[in-house]
Amino acid sequence: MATGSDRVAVELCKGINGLDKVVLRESRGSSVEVYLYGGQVTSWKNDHGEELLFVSSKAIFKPPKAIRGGIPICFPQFGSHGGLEQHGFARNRVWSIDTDPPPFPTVSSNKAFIDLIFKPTEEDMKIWPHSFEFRLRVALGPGGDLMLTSRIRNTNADGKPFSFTFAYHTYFSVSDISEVRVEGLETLDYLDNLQSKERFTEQGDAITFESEIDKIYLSTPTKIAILDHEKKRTFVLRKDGLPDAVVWNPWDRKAKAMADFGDDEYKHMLCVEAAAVEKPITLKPGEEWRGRLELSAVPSSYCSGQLDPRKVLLSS
Ligand code: TA6
Repeated sequence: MATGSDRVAVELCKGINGLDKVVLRESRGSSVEVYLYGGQVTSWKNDHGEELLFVSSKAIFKPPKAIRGGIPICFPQFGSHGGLEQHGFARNRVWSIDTDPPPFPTVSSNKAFIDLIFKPTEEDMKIWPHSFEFRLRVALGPGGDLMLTSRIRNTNADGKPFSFTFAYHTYFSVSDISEVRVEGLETLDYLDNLQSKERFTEQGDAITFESEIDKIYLSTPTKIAILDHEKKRTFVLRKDGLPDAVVWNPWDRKAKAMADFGDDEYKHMLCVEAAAVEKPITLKPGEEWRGRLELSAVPSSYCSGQLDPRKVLLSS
């Protein structure tokens, strides 16, 4: 196996059902896989080769079905917040490699990245009558961090603004959902999708899981920690331009009801999604919005004090 600097940083190849995918590799061993179908990350591995994202064993890699797992992109609509299909249509369209992206806001020496682009077809514009350019950069940092940067530009020629909602619908792989805690969302208001989107306030402690959850936390901090006690691992989620965060686990009953999801798989996944839902983003023609997600997976142990999540959330 190629090691160190002779690992190919970016490779275009065929994935499941012959769908095009891009593999990013970092010299110390971490890797990422992105399918052009949906512009969807479906794998993120650390430098031990351990998979950090959940993809269902029953996931369907065949348009028009969205791939169940990884990081689907919800655009131009999150969930059922609007008249379009659930979570919009970006996740079940084929994206292209962007061979001539505009200069990127931040310069980095990092080689392991790919630029993708999605523009609506005439068919798409029949369901959402707007012209846009959606550029997505997926990058793997030297330490194995995963960065996704979306740049959405309104290219309407008719002078019309448009509004959208958005989410990086990230499926984290966890050892045992009943042993997982989420820090950073305490005392925040949320809309409960299981109670007709009614608004409540979260209690003061870390969030733990013992039943179905489907909540949209509003105006959250830019950093959230997901602690997997059994794996002694903490995912640190940093976000920019995405004020909200969705937390979802279907639990047993909904798991059984989903054809592309295993009955017991709810025990090994948790969605924590950087999102913009409460206040739709509006762009005038020529304007561009940027939404960034950065994921790190760090060794941790809540009781050993190695990594106290409160310190993580307070540090830069
Ligand atoms: O993000 C949470 C959520 O909106 C839930 O309501 C649930 O429906 C989930 O997304 C999965 O949606 P999907 O359309 O992928 O089945």
